Amino acid sequence: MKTIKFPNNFEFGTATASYQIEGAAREDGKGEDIWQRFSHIPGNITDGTNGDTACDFYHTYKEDIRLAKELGLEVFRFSVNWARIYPDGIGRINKAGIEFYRNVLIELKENGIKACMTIYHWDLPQKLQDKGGWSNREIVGWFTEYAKTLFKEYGDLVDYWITLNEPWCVSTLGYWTGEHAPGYHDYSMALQAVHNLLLSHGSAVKEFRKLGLKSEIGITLNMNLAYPLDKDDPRDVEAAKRIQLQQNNLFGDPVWKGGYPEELFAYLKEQDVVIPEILDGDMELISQPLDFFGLNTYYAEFVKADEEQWPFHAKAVKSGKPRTDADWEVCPDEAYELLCWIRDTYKPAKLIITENGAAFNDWIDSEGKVQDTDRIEYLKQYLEAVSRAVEDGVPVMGYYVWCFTDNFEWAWGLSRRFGIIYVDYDSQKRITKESAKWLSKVIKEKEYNMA
Ligand code: IFM
Repeated sequence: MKTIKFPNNFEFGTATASYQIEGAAREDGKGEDIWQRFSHIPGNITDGTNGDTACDFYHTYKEDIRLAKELGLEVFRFSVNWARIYPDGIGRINKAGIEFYRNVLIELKENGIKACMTIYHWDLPQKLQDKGGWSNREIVGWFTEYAKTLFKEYGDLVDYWITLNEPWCVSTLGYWTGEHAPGYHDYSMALQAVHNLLLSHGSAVKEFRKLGLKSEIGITLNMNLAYPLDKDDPRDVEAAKRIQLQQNNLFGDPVWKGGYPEELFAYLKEQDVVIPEILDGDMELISQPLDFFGLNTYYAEFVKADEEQWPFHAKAVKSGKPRTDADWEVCPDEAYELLCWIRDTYKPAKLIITENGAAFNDWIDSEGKVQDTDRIEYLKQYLEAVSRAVEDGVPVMGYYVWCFTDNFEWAWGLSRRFGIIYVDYDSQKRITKESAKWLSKVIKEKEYNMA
């Protein structure tokens, strides 16, 4: 039987995000955010739900943090809803919002749990969307002010800061495929959003450094390696390269190497995509030195060339591996390869897996338990890949399971469950799933057996 071991200073945690858990959508002076608007438009959310109440974390945070403590979580990753701090996105600050996140941070500190705070996890104030949102370059100033407020208010309480969560999703799903808020369908706009997101990230990091805080700062990118479905078909090979460039290098290269991938921009120009204007100093601003590389990864891309798909002429297909209930293929070996690719391409001094996990159709059995053995199996396989990567010199120093409690899973609504804690949305009762108990033991022992 193989024992998987982690170094003593390796930190285990869970991750979550404001709109997905907080509820209290209209309470205590919070402004409207884009997900609040988007989820109320019929047809946008598969099961017709929204995040108005979600897990009610706004009121239950003490109970939830007590559960986190019971499990022995070392880090609790969560995000701030920008519209709770600035109801109009800029200008007037909402004291109740400031107070709420301060209380959460104090609760974490009192329970001996490190805080990882994501500044932006997708809930843009609607008032800023009305001015163009991420496609308007002015957002760099708006975001910087917002981030500065958080640094000033919570600088003594946060251990890890994440500027942005998954700018690929914000730009691609929000401005191109329209599956996410604000629901646009314009790839040139999406590319402009990428540039403005990355400028905002860099500008916030620059301000953070001025304050000389002891905490660490990074960005979270969602990356997957892309593999040609048929490795002997040169069209699939080229298509997979393009998908990897737009998913990984479009974000990783500017942040970690100071330049956009030229090959990708040349290709996009041929496809009549408008390339964002890059001003003097932009790339320097974007590539501020970071303390860690935050990685979210769940699956790998298997790619087929497809002339119909503009602008990349490629589409993601299934390769035949087992899938989770999010319909994502389980790809631990590819995750290992991704970690090595990041080590070799970007050479970060420290890497934290800020999200990994699985959605399964969990139910409460006759004994009142949630026996999510498929999730345990998933976590075992991915953590084995992580420990192999650590042995091979990838500086992974933390792993956060997505997610703590079941929550509002964006366009899929409340019915898709990723949590290690089950939530009964009618009663708001929490049930600790078997996966959480398993994880708790791994955290304590820093090892587990594969079989
Ligand atoms: O729920 C999301 C999260 O908000 C961002 N990363 C992927 C998760 C699962 O889809």
